[in-house]
Amino acid sequence: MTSEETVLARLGDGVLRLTLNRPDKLNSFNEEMHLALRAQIERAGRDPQVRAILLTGAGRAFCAGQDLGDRDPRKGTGAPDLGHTLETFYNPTLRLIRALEKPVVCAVNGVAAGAGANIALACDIVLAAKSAKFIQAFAKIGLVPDAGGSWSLPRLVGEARAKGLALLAEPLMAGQAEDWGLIWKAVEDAELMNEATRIATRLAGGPTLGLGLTKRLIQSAAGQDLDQQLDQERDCQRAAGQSADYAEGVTAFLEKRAPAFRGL
Ligand code: T3D
Repeated sequence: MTSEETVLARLGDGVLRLTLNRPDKLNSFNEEMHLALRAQIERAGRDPQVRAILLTGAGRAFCAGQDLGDRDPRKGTGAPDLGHTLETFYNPTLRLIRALEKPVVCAVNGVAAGAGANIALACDIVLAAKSAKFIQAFAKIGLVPDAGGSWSLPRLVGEARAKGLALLAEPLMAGQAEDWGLIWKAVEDAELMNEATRIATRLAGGPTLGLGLTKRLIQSAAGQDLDQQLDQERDCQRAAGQSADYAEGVTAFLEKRAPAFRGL
């Protein structure tokens, strides 16, 4: 691991800790960081040693979205095809985070702007330092919310607040984000990484198959009616009921001891 890597990766206790690492640019995305992050999430999907991801940023920011230095109109290269860059870089990462059947914890350590905010919001458990803020910065530069923001914002906070955030592009402090239900919790700055690590480690020691199926179910709910959801719950419960971790969970309960889940 060198400081030149755009994403630092460390695996321990079943948690793959990923740190966006372009602090001088507030961890904004260039192509290299996109590819590095995507490769790590893909690895997490393949590697049974990884049972949870913890995503955070180096330095004082979480992520300031797209590196606007790479979009400088003064370079005279003409208007970029941003649809292409979304399809090539942002959308695959968003889809991977959502599809990964392992929990993704995000520790928002500082400002999260533009696509940086929306990548954080795509994670399963979002913790933020109380000094952190979320900014749907797109309107300030003539763009629309991307990285899934136009989908996640109204679902998380309702249309009125989603429109306010997206059209006004004003910062939303972490405490307010928690009050609005945008994130799981705002915590004292000094506690952020301890708390995020505690949660990620706990999830990594959990029944990985059941947790992955739970994530799938909750994500499906908004697009299905009750009958469809009940059918999906039946199928997921059938699969969970055949896991070794289910047998261990019930045995541990009956033996009045803590379960030792193996993610199987
Ligand atoms: O293009 C596509 O592919 C389409 C996809 C788009 C997705 C998007 O995310 S669009 C939105 C892009 N992001 C933004 O518009 C946010 C831009 N940044 C800011 O508004 C502010 O920097 C922040 C509110 C995030 C933080 O403000 P502050 O005052 O704490 O810091 P600062 O002084 O503005 O920034 C510190 C440094 O980071 C500074 O560099 P310097 O002067 O010290 O050399 C600044 O230029 C740099 N920086 C911050 N954000 C970006 C950035 N450099 C490049 N790209 C950035 N996004």
